[in-house]
Amino acid sequence: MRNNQNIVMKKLILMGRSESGKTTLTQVLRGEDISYDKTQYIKFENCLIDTPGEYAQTQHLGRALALYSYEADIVGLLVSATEPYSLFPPNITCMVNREVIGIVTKSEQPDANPERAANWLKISGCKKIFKIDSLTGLGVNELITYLNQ
Ligand SMILES: Nc1nc2c(ncn2[C@@H]2O[C@H](COP(=O)(O)OP(=O)(O)OP(=O)(O)O)[C@@H](O)[C@H]2O)c(=O)[nH]1
Ligand SMILES: [Mg+2]
Repeated sequence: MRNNQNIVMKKLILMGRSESGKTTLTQVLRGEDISYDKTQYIKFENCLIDTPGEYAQTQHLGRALALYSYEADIVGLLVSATEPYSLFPPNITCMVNREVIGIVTKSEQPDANPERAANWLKISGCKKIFKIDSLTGLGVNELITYLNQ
């Protein structure tokens, strides 16, 4: 698939609790202005699949996420660096047969603890973890480069 810079980009599905920053990250990856827009349903546009946080927070809706992962090349699990817990249990990455990357969001917020969030994602099975901040741009280029490989 091609992104707005006309570069071939792997298809990425974003999963994580509500407010973890999935939609904001899709806006940044597409080069759009950031504006709050609560996700109400699974949105598949170009090479990005945005999902509502409630799907990751509810057991039976979580199965829909596992099925939707087959539409993507890469699954991105998001954890906000500002949250004192993670939704994702240990070794959850074996639930899908796609590459799963961890994305720590809000890494530059004053109360952020990106290392803690990265550790949770590691325990969940993510081998590659990106620490980003969609508002400051930290780590976004590294993620784009990875998706373009
Ligand atoms: N500082 C900072 N704020 C962020 C970041 N990502 C998202 N936010 C803010 O967090 C809030 C929620 O972001 P969304 O992208 O809507 O979260 P979401 O995961 O799509 O939420 P749902 O659609 O409810 O699942 C917004 O006010 C964003 O501006 C980030 O990397 N850094
Ligand atoms: Mg959203």
